[in-house]
Formats: sequence, structure tokens, C-alpha cells
Amino acid sequence: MVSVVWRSIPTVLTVEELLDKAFSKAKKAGDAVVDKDRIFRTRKQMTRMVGSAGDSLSSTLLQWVRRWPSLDKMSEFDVAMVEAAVGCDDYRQSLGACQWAAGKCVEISQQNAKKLRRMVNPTPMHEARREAYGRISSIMGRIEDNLDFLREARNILRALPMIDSSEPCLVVAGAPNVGKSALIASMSTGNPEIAAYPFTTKQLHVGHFVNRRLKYQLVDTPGLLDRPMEERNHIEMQAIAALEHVGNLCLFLLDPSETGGTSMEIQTNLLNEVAELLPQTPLIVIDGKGDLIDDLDPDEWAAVCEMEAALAENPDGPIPEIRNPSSGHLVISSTAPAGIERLRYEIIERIGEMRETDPLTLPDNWHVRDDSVY
Ligand SMILES: Nc1nc2c(ncn2[C@@H]2O[C@H](COP(=O)(O)OP(=O)(O)OP(=O)(O)O)[C@@H](O)[C@H]2O)c(=O)[nH]1
Ligand SMILES: [Mg+2]
Repeated sequence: MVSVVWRSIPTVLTVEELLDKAFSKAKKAGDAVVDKDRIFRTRKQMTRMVGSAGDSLSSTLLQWVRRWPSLDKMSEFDVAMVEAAVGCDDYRQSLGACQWAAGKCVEISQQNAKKLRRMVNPTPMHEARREAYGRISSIMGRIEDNLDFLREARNILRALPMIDSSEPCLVVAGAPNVGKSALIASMSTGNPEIAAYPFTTKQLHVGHFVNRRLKYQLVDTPGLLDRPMEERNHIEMQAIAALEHVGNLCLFLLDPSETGGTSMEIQTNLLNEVAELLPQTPLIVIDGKGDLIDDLDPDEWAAVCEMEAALAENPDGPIPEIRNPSSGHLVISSTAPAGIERLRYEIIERIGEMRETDPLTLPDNWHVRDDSVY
């Protein structure tokens, strides 16, 4: 199951815009009718006008239904995001309403055509066309709230983080200001994408790097895995459950320098909570902002920074590693930079081990040949 590309969902017009577009197209279709016989001409015109309006409305509505991602085909993560952002029930109901209205528009145009076939005078033909237009407008009026919902939903959904659940995903957690976003930026190829969770105003980053054709995604969790458990509501809990489903590893970033403003005691409590919240997700605990940690040997730190810089020139060189003597955790610094390549190596190893222990698991998009048909 590949992630939904939220940025490509189509715009939804207002009822007024939709009707204007459909009726002006219908007028052109009517004007194009040529027939010397007045009765025949009027019948054809009125039939074409209603037919064209019905067709264009139904095809636009059905196109939206088709192009808006179906909840049934989304990953659990995406469903949880939709639930938190706009509500799955309203989402499903609004798309259902578009489908219903599309059917009704076609039905009205078919009924109108049938009626016109029995008419012999132009005046009732015009009346029938007007009546059909009225019914179409009233059907559209009935889905006005649904279209308004979809239009607003689009703005919110377009900002959601996109995660491909068929590739490894690393969830980066830690207290506010510990350097989560900086770590994602320093590990990523190119600039991380900026996205938003529905429950926080904080920007979040989704970055990635590629190793041996596997795309390792790094997902930020500001406002989600950065504060005590009791403050979380039902929707956030659902999103956390979804993160556990999509995340293969959790990188928990500590800031022993406490320059981010959170004491180590609170950070450690948060670490314990996150470990409980994501019981199935292995954790790698890292000490960040290594350049500000007093416990490190300055000479050793300088050597690590130098070796890390040398790696940029020669990627096959030795990968430096430094651990905090007081915690035993791997130390990194996104600004130095240092320890980043060691962390990357460790991630690749850990993910590799996980994939090896379950060799029968194929990626979701793997093509399976059904031999019975050959
Ligand atoms: N000295 C130093 N500062 C760092 C390092 N990493 C991040 N910072 C600084 O710490 C501050 C917070 O970094 P962010 O990456 O925004 O932290 P965050 O955890 O994403 O913060 P929120 O998203 O607000 O929770 C910024 O001012 C960074 O420049 C580091 O390795 N060393
Ligand atoms: Mg951040």
C-alpha cells in the first residue's frame, strides 16, 4: 500500500461555479443544433441542453470521487491522519454525496429526454427544460455543504505528511527543541518536505535518504511524541498508534545540554512513555547536541568531527563513533556535524536485521506471479 499523494487531490468548485460551468456549456450545445423544422429543432435543443448539463456535472463529480483517495485503499497511517484532520465519516459521506448527485443528474436528463419525445409544441418543451434545470440545481443545492467540506478539507489534507508504508520509516521523537528537525535535515538527501499534523501548529519535517535502493524515511513528531501522555486526546492517540504501525524504528533524541529548555528528568520520563506507547517499535536512544555536552573528551570530539568531515570527501573512509560515557548513548551533533554517519550506519544495520529475520515478507508492491494461470 503506497502512501496517498495529498498534493494531487483536485480542487472542488462551489455549487454556483459548477452550475455556471455546466449551464453555459449546455447553452453552447443547444445553440449548435441545426434543423429547419422548428419542432424538431426545439426538441433536439432542449434535449441536448439538459443532457449536456447532466453529463458535465456528473462527469466532474465522478472525477472528484475517483481522484480523491478512497479510505478503503489508504494505509492505517493515512486513515488516522484523515480522521484527525477532517474526520473519516464526513470525508466518506461527502464523497458519497458527490456520487449520489452525479447519478441524479444523469437520471434527470434521461427523464427529460423521454418527456420531450412525447411533446409536439415548443412551449412545453422549454418548460420541461426549465424544470429539469431547476431539479438539477436543487440536487446540487443538496450537496452544497458536502462540497464546502471537501474544499476546506483539501487545504488541510494537502499539508499532511506523506509516508510510503512500503519503505522503511524512522520516527524521530524527543522533547521540544532537542534538535529533531535539525537531525532529519542533516541525515536527508535534499531538503526535507515540510508538512503539518492536524493537531499542532508546529511544522514537521519528512526527509529521506537512500541506501541500496531502499528509501529510509525520517518523520518528525512535534506536538505528538514530545509531551506527557496525559495531555493527549483521542485523536492524537490514534495518530500515535498509526505511527507505531508505519514506523520500523524510533530514534529518540535526548538533549543532555538541556539548552532546549527541558530537564533531563522530564526527557527521561518522556522516553519511558514513548517506549510504552510504541511497544512494537525498536528504539535507538541518541544524545544530541554533542557539541554542547560537557562530559565528552574534547580531543576525542575534535577527532570525530574531523573524521566526519573527511567522510564527505571519501565516503568509504572509517565511520567515527562517539558515546557519552555517562549514558552510553551514541552522541550526534547536527550542527558540527558529528555522529550522523554512525547513526545512519546503525539504522541501516538494524533495519537490515529486521528484514533478514523475516525473509518471507515481501514489499506490498511486489509483483506476485500466479502460476495457476500459466
Ligand atoms: N549546538 C547545537 N544546536 C543544535 C543542534 N541541533 C539543533 N540545534 C538547535 O536547537 C534548536 C532546536 O532545533 P530543532 O531542530 O528545531 O528542534 P526540534 O526538536 O525540531 O524542535 P521542535 O520541532 O520545536 O520540537 C535550534 O536552534 C537548533 O539550531 C546541535 O546539534 N547542536
Ligand atoms: Mg522541529
